[in-house]
Amino acid sequence: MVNGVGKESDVANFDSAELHEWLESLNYVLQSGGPESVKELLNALYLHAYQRGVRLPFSANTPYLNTIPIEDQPPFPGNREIERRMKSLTRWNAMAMVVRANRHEDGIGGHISTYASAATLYDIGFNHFFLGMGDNHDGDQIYFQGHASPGIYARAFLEGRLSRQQLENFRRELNPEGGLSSYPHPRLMPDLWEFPTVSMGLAPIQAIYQARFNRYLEDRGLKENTGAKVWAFLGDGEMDEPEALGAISLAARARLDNLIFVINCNLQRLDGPVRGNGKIIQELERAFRGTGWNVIKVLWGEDWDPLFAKDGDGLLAKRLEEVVDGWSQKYTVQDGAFIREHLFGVDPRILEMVEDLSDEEIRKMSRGGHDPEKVYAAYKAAVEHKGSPTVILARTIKGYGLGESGEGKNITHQQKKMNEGELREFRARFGIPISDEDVADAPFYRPPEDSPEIVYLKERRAALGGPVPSRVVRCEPLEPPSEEMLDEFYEGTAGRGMATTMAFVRILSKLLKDEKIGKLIVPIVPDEARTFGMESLFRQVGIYSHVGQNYEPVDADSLLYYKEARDGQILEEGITEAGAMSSFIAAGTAYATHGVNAIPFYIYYSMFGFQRIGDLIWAAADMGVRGFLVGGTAGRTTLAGEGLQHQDGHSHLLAYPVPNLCAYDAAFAYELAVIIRDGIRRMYQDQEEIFYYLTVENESYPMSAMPAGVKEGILKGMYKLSASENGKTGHRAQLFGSGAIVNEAVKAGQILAEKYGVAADVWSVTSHKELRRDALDAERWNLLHPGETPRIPYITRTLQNEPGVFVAASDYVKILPDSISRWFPKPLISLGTDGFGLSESRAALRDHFEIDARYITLATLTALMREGEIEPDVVRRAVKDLNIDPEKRNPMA
Ligand SMILES: Cc1ncc(C[n+]2csc(CCOP(=O)(O)OP(=O)(O)O)c2C)c(N)n1
Ligand SMILES: [Mg+2]
Repeated sequence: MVNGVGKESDVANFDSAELHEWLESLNYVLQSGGPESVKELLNALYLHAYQRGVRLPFSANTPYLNTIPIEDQPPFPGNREIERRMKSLTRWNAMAMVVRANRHEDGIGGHISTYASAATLYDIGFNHFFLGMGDNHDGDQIYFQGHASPGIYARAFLEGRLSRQQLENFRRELNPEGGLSSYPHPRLMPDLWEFPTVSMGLAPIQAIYQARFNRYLEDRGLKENTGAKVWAFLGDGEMDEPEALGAISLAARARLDNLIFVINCNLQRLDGPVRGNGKIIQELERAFRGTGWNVIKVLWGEDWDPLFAKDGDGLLAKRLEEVVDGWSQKYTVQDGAFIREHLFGVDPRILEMVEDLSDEEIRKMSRGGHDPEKVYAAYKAAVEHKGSPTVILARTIKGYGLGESGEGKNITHQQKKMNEGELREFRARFGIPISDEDVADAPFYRPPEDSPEIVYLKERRAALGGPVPSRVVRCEPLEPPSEEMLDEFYEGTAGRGMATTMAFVRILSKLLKDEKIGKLIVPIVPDEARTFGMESLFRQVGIYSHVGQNYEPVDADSLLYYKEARDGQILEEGITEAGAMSSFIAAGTAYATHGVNAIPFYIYYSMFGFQRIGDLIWAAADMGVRGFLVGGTAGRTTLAGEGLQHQDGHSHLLAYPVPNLCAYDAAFAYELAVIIRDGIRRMYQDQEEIFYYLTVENESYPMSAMPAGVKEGILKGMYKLSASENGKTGHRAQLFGSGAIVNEAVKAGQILAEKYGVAADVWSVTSHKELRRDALDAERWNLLHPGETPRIPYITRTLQNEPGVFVAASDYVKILPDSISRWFPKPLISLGTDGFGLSESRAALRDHFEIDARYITLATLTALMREGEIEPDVVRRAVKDLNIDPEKRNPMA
């Protein structure tokens, strides 16, 4: 391949006199009638050709040029010289932070090259656009690219918001003097970071739903429209994550002109080029323009403008378009002579355009994303644009300024060290006032407080409303719903069947009607409202739609019609769990972002939660999200018929690793009512940074009335549901069930009493996770405080005097009861649903997974046999009597 052109260049085709004539005429139309006339003319020509059978290849692309022509570039309002010096200092300090950290602790990591490429993109934002959060106004919400965080810290250092010591302790957060987290983590730096971004692809989708949620709050009158924006700074490699582009059509459809993506197109990812054989910027332009975004390309710096002015025939533009990114990256590391020959040399007429430039001038010609005036123009256009979201595709160089040691190299992403020579080069290039003796140390540098740089920088942030990034929690504690309000759920259904899903929907419906907190509830569903019997809410509170309802719904004449409204309360997200989860995050962090105590309830198919969007749940935990995740159709055997990909018997296990998540598997309406009320109290009154996962199921059975004195046990994770009436008989057993499987434990208790003379008490285990958390806390305390009165875990305390053997069953994997068994007074037999689900009836599934009343009975008898209380023969006979096939298929096999 020669000069990046796969086939023989067709630049020569432009030679024709005919083309010249056409271009001349077009120029005339442009001069006389302006751009609008040109548009009209081209449209008419297109149609004319189309009608005569000419089919143009479809392209959603514009030429490989800056979208904003030089004539439309606004004057730059800042002081370029001061801004350049400040930016140089930020570059230096960001680099020094990583270099010094790795000298302290080899292998501690950090990134230099991402920020090096994005410095101008951030600085123009900081100096001219990013709105800070003030006392009476919202700021912008800004998603900073995770790997660029050294630069954001360096800027905060110049602003006097972070100390030298904190910079010194980058990535050493346990240092007593304080350190800085590797990436944006609100959990670790709750006053600074708002949005965790480092897991690639999650920032773009979250930013979209954040912008949409801002609209939702405005349209529902919960927040004023202050004109603030959501900015997402993203990597071009990151855009390959499915989530990254997965929601862009929503942003366009919802006309989110409060949203700006800035994609740092340095053409490189971690290993090498993003698209060596293609052009990532053009590819992204197509994707975004295709869905209706406003796309602004910032490709070329000001030193290209004179060349484009000479490019009347578009020869240069065409050449730039045909060069693939692999070559573009190569030009970054080559000298001017190579670029002259290889890039411009394909056509003598293009070569002529650069004949006045020296090789060195050619080598230095800048990319648009490093040109402050071009970036300013793009941001200004984006902020002022109305009617659609904007994406800025800014072309930059990865590792910009690292010179020989990294600029544009494939290894640059991982570079963390710089030797003395490289540091000197860096210092010289950016004019950092550090002496020859000191430079090898890579010391941090901050000019005096009264220096023009610091004064300017502080003045700019003050004018824009305060520091960025900054996380400030401004909302007042909220009263939980009154006890009486949920009373009705304590009473039970007097023998009438009801599923916990239905009970949950009734609780939600009641909360929605509450005068104080009703309006703060945010119900979120990914196209599953009917699955959960929630369709009555469509009419009750409406489905949110910024444009209202511009059609008559097909079911308009029914009571529960599909009502869309501008002040609708339900976020009906369609089939996107990732999108719905992003809404949950936006709503669950509104207490910090907007000072609004929004209470989200996100109801979804439990199988499509943790395992599908687990990383978003992890990010939510990092952000201190509040609210309730509600896994519907839960339980491997309770959801009958749906089979392997639907039956969830492990989401509670997947909930274990999330430290601040409280997970409950409720069996009765009153359990749900107690948990939800207490959850609102803990999250919104006491402002604890926790959130909830509740599973609800679709098996209908009578909801019992709440026994006396069990509220504490429900919240702690287990309580005694029923005590055997004939406690005096010889054999005793304690049976533990969770969710719908509690009923199997109750039935087993009856069989045991009637047929085997065993008196069994039945317990409802609402949360294995809470029980384990409590026990681990006690155990840890005891380890660290030898010789002091040991703390006794709730499980041990509650069960120590309970007689007999212990058997637990749930609709989830056996590891859940196993995870708490060591605090039981005796060995625990765990039954559970390990294995793949399959399509069957509920009863057949419970037989298959060996968790129904018969197996609980058998397990109890087996435990009694081990204790020597009953003879093996009795148990052997029981296998037969219970109609259990000992040779049946192993559900784990
Ligand atoms: C989900 C996920 N996968 C992988 C990574 C590891 N990773 C960190 S940075 C990076 C390359 C980023 O390239 P790009 O998005 O182009 O950003 P740049 O540094 O070039 O601006 C990768 C693969 C990650 N952080 N998150
Ligand atoms: Mg990149």
